[in-house]
Amino acid sequence: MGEPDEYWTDVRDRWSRVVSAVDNSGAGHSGGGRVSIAETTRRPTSDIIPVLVAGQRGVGKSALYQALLGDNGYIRQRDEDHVPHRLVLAAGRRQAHVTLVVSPGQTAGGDYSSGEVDKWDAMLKPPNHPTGVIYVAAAGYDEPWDPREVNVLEERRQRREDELRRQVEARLWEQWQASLDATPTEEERRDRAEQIAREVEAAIPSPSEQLWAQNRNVELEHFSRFCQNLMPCWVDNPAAKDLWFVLAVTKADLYWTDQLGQVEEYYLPGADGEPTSDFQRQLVTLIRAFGHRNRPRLAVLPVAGRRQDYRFIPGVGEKQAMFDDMKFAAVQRSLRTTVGEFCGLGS
Ligand SMILES: Nc1nc2c(ncn2[C@@H]2O[C@H](COP(=O)(O)OP(=O)(O)OP(=O)(O)O)[C@@H](O)[C@H]2O)c(=O)[nH]1
Ligand SMILES: [Mg+2]
Repeated sequence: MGEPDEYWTDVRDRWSRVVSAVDNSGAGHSGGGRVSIAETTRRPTSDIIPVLVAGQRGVGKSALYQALLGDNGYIRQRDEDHVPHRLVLAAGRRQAHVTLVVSPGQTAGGDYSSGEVDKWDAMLKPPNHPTGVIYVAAAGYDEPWDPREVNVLEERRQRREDELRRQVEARLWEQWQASLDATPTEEERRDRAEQIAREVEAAIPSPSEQLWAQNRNVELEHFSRFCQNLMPCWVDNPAAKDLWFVLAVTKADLYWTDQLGQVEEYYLPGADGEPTSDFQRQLVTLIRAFGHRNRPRLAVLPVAGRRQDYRFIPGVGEKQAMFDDMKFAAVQRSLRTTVGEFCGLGS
């Protein structure tokens, strides 16, 4: 591990503060005044900050948006259109005006590339670049809307599992063969075959783990494309100042109890800013494009917009929602506070 870098240390501290707030069930939170977010039709008293909420289909963008506004009664629906919302953020007497767009379910990757990513164009072409971005990721718990897509994804998972099984088995046989001095007897071969079958089983991740990893890979593809679109309008744009980026790793109610460490390792870069996962690499690349100065403000936060058990197909990817009201409120409060702070409401 290299020297800690203040920028990345801050990002990690911010994540850790949310983890502590949740684990203490929201107790001890001060954070400089509650930030409220509400729709408004009033004329702005300050510049309007354009904010884009983006992310792969079914990650939880709409649910998170509603939760940000204090409404936890999200009803699952697939958005087809960009809808701009005029919002006012308030902390005490301070206010910030925002126009926020929740981009609708783009899919990217594999058989379900839809080309809908092009819809970002409206907000990702100078001079329309967003000042703030909330990129929503779901740690493998995104949801396809179309049952056909479920089948495609499940078939893909099975194909990969079969392939992995064959590879592992072939390697074990090769290793055994290479270690032999004499031709094995039929019995030795049979024993070895049984042993290999067991070793193969031990080496293959569970179907749920395979599914989550596969989902994360598709999400990464989406994120890479998003960064490719964002970078030209963010970096080297003289008009771009006060930029901020929140990576909101949602569905914390599903991963909190037994996968938080894994999720953190995947999304949250180390204090030295050296990436150790593919997702971190993409995030670090985005930030490094700014050089050492004028880096956007960045937060990586665990969040949740809804509590709901997850099931991809029976027996694969099943997970129970584990958040009580206090934990649920704590992650949402942290997100509001960070967004408020980045929009100039102070910390
Ligand atoms: N457990 C859990 N489920 C969630 C959470 N957020 C959303 N969901 C569920 O995930 C599914 C997708 O959520 P949406 O908010 O509609 O996702 P979206 O990103 O807006 O999807 P598109 O509109 O297709 O882009 C729904 O079934 C939600 O109920 C969360 O924090 N935890
Ligand atoms: Mg939506």
